[in-house]
Amino acid sequence: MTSERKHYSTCTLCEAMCGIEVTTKGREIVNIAGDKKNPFSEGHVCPKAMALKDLYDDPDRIKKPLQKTAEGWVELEWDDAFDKVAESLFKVQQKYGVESVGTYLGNPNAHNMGAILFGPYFYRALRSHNRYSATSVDQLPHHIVSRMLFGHQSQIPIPDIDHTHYFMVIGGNPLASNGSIMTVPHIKRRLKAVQKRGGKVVVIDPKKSETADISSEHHFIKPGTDELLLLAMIHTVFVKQLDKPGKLLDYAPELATLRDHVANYPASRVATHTGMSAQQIEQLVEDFCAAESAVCYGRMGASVQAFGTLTQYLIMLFNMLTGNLDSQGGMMFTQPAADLLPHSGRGSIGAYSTRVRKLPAFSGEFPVSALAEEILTEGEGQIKAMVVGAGNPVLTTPNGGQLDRAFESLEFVVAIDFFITETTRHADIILPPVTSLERDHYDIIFHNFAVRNSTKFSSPIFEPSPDSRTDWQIYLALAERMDALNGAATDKYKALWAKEPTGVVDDLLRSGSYRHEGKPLSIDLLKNLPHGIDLGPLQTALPEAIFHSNKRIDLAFDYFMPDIDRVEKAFFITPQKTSQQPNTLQLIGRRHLKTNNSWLHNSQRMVKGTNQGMSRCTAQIHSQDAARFGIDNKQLIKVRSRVGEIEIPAEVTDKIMPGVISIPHGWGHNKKGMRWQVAEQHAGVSVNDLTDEMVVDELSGNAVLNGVPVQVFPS
Ligand SMILES: Nc1nc2c(c(=O)[nH]1)N[C@H]1C(S)=C(S)[C@@H](COP(=O)(O)OP(=O)(O)OC[C@H]3O[C@@H](n4cnc5c(=O)[nH]c(N)nc54)[C@H](O)[C@@H]3O)O[C@H]1N2
Ligand SMILES: Nc1nc2c(c(=O)[nH]1)N[C@H]1C(S)=C(S)[C@@H](COP(=O)(O)OP(=O)(O)OC[C@H]3O[C@@H](n4cnc5c(=O)[nH]c(N)nc54)[C@H](O)[C@@H]3O)O[C@H]1N2
Ligand code: SF4
Ligand SMILES: [Mo]
Repeated sequence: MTSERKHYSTCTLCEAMCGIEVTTKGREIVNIAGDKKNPFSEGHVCPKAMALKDLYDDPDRIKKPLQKTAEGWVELEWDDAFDKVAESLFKVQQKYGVESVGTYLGNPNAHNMGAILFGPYFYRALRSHNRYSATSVDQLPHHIVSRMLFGHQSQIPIPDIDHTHYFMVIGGNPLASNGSIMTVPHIKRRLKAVQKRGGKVVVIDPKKSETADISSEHHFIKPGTDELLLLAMIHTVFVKQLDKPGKLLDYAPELATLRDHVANYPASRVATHTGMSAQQIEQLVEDFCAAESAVCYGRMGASVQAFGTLTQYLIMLFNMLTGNLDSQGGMMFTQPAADLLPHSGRGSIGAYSTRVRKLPAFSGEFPVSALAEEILTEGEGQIKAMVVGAGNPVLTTPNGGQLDRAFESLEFVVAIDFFITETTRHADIILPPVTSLERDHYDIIFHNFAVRNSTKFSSPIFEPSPDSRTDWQIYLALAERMDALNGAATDKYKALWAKEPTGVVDDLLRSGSYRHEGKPLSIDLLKNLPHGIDLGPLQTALPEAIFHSNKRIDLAFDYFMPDIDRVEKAFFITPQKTSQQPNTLQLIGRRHLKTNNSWLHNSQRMVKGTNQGMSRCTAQIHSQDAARFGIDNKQLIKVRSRVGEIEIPAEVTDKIMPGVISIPHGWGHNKKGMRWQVAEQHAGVSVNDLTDEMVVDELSGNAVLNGVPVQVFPS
């Protein structure tokens, strides 16, 4: 009889990096629980951890390459599939030029060291500039701000949540998301600890979110007006003479002249626009500045809006001006054991732009809002083939309906994914990697964003079967073939196959500064410490953390401040009268603890449970708006925007600000040709059939998913 075994690993579903204890019997997963001996997550897991088992067991999961034929999907041998993919991409490029192959990389790549470290060999072998990713429906503003201020796109300071006395959250709901650009297992306990030490948790959000529910203070804000609030907050700091940048003035002398840029924004001037009174705004600033330490943290909700980049920039300035950067309890830089930053691109801004709409590239990628038009607009450089790696842009990017139609027109599509989704159903060939428990794992990204320094390597739970491939093996096999077809040198590949991504991490660990019991860190050492090791709290890091050669923080006023003119125009000079159209509400998004963007709805465990008898894909509206529009709770309503219309049940709740409507993304599993049996029974509708690809944050090209004007009618 096979006996049960316990393995220690890491959950890769969100950014929290929870340690897990996986019980197996043969090749079966019996249970997944929190790893109590993991010093970072201390036994915490959320309900999603068990979804890793469901994913592994999923009968719909693809395990061998599939090719689409007139008779349906047929299985291919791996080598045959790699040859076919490389030859097809090569043929398209021969016919239409190198730019004719586009790539889209989705969110799970960030949780996959193999894809991060070896994927680029393939993208480079393609030689196309038509590269897109989920970055531009998410954190692009953070990268631009960090590139400008600190000299590296990923040198993003993280809230020192374990020491702060005032935690202000703008546009984040970590109780549902488990934290983002803030790797923080057990967020609830940590927020309660802020309050226990006499501190405050303050949430600024158009929704009284789960995080707002446990906060000390919550303020409704009208969607897309955070930049006004922040301008007024900075103005208030100066008026009340609360500025105390301290040592930061040495690193960023421009702070002394910041006052001039915000002179036009007293709290009283922005009050009506933001929905917060001048008195509330001023009090917020006074409390923030009176706290022993404080941090203002802005996330997803604050990034994917018309002034997302300006908002993230002003958040950073506010922290600096109040002396809360690089000090305990403020925003701090991490000290990861395997630090990829010195070896990775710092991020080039606007070096070139998209063919059709001239949106700027950042760090070698274009904004995904431009993808559909680059496929649909004829002419030189038109995209004719796509590579989609771990992404589902038909559901996750603005005007997904149009992108769906665009994919239909392509000559060749290859997807690296283990499901037939709304997007991958357009593929000619699907190459399925193993799930995360079947590969080795080191969090090469999220240690850089963690609220505490730690390090951990996880070996695969199961020996890989000879017929399976990891993402990196897929990428390397394709890269080698593309280079060969293009007549490029292929001698480097032998060494790469032997080194594996683990070898790269090993080099980083060995060259890092940490020691464990006198020995340098290495993969071999970490293999014997499967719970991981704690490396202590975040440390002050200036000036070393700055990548600019002069070791100064560059506030780049010339780059960011002209965007204030756009704010003036939008709110004061020629304000759009959208709210005067009948039945208009401002659309925002939301997350639920049991979702993961578009791809966990095939787990029964994740979709079951009741929401007053409705699915979780509902439109939340305030009772005043419901009464105004003649809408009852649970009634089907039509929601319409410039780009589309959806029909969805209304959920009437006073947790949402009047004038606002909240619809979650990642639903809409009602298309033909997918293989997602459970998800199809809980289809919902896609909110991104409403979001508008033509409206972007002009500074970055980032998508605008929050503050989208929509009209609402009873069905
Ligand atoms: N309206 C609205 N839209 C949004 C958002 C919002 O808040 N509102 N959020 C945005 C955000 S923040 C993001 S990050 C994007 C996400 O957008 P995407 O990254 O495009 O979408 P996901 O749903 O994460 O799709 C992940 C795909 O990867 C596959 N996959 C999972 N694990 C692996 C793996 O290990 N290897 C490979 N090869 N494939 C894997 C899954 O099967 C799935 O098909 O959505 C964005 N869209
Ligand atoms: N359970 C679960 N966890 C996830 C994911 C998931 O899909 N499900 N996705 C993962 C990913 S890819 C990411 S990027 C992170 C995101 O993690 P978070 O950044 O925490 O994102 P959300 O949970 O969507 O919370 C965004 C909040 O912003 C608010 N908001 C919307 N518009 C505005 C606005 O204009 N101003 C302000 N101030 N607030 C606004 C919304 O009401 C919402 O409460 O979550 C990750 N974790
Ligand atoms: S919080 Fe995130 S990392 Fe932790 S168990 Fe849940 S999904 Fe996994
Ligand atoms: Mo994201």
